[in-house]
Amino acid sequence: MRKYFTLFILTFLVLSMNAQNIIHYWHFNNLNDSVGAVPADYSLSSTAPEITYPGTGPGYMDDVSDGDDLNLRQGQVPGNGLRVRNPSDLRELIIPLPTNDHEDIVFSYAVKRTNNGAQTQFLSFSVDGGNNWSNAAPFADSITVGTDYAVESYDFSAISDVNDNPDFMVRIQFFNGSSNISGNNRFDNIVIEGQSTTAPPPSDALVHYWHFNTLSGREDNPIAADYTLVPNTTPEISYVGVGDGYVDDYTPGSSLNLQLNEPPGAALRVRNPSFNRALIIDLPTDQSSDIYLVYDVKRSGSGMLFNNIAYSVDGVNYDTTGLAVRQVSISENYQTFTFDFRGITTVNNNPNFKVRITWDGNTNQINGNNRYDNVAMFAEQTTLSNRTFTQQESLSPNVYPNPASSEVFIEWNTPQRDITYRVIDMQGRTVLINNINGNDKTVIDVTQLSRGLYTIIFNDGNQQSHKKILLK
Ligand SMILES: [Ca+2]
Ligand SMILES: [Ca+2]
Repeated sequence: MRKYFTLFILTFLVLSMNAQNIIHYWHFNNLNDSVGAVPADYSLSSTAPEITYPGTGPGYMDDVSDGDDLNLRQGQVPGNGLRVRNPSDLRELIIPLPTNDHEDIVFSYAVKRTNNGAQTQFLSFSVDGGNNWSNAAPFADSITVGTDYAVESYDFSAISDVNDNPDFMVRIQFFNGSSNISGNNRFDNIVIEGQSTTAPPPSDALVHYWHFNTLSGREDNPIAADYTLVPNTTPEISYVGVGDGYVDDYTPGSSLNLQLNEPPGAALRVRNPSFNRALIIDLPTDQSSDIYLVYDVKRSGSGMLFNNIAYSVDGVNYDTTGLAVRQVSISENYQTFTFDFRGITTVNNNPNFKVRITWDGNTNQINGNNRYDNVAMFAEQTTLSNRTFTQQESLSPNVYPNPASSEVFIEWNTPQRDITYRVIDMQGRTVLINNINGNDKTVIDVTQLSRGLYTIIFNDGNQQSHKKILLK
């Protein structure tokens, strides 16, 4: 028997770094009795694909209570598996796997047999809804099924026809014991994963951005965007609701969806209990249309398992109409998620646009949290002018020398009032905080600071800007 397990572990590590999304997932834990079709337990599609077992003879599918922990996702338990009963020589297992908006597809599952079950599976795939089938790589051969669960994993990233294809499917045929009256093959944790292709192209305008690198300790107030292109607004994130849950800073932040040359720094930690709470993200889209929201998130071991996404166009009522992705599963490694509002015209040019995140799974615990970073809203179209950039430049002093050793000078064109500055290290920690009041030149003594790269954040109460400085 081929040993796929080590390969699986390596593949999983690589996928985690590449932020693969789970597209469809069957864990079978809610399966009950014999069934003709088994819909995916989790699916990015609004209509979950269904596994069927067409053919002739008395063979059928039902649940079996010895599911397995191999290939588990989304914090699920082994629970039940899918029992595909003999005789299976007159039937075949059909698994539709639409890959809309995804590429670099990986298909995997855990499988075993009973003593009288089929010892050989022959796998094929179709890119045209089952009219034509191929056993080419990554399948390439039949597989041997043992009496203990093992993981089979297949990387389709070299086959471009599989990408973004609503008609992709896999067929499994059974041999060597498949004509027995008794015996069966047992499946658990059938997963298809891929990389989202809907991430915004780099030419799109970054309209709002939270990098959270200036957070320090518990935050009771709404958290203003670190950057916005929209003048005269204060986009902010609020953790609303009741209960002991709160938000604070978490280090390390994420390096995935970084914008504006920010370091990973800190992230926003949203703490349990979260079942009576929501994260509300104000995202005014004035003068902008064709909107995307992108963010990075991971969870702690007992943190919330799913993010549910809804949006508001009146600032009060929330809806999911037109949203292709309404729920995403959160892993213990940072992943980037993209939510596409391009098809929803009421979102465009709307000062009241908001996105709401609520949670499923582990929400009523005392411990556990989700960590958010690099919350960024993009617009494909915008008429926002450079006016805001000009405002930001007014908050942009000359900071020198750079690199510096003992003193750093902050020099303004005119005397400034009520500007707070913070010096942030690469871990996102505030190492120095002070105010500028009526001066056009300030000296910071940096002899006590460790050598390295720092960010100085200036905030006048309405907006922020930052400068990087290297201490040598
Ligand atoms: Ca299971
Ligand atoms: Ca950050």
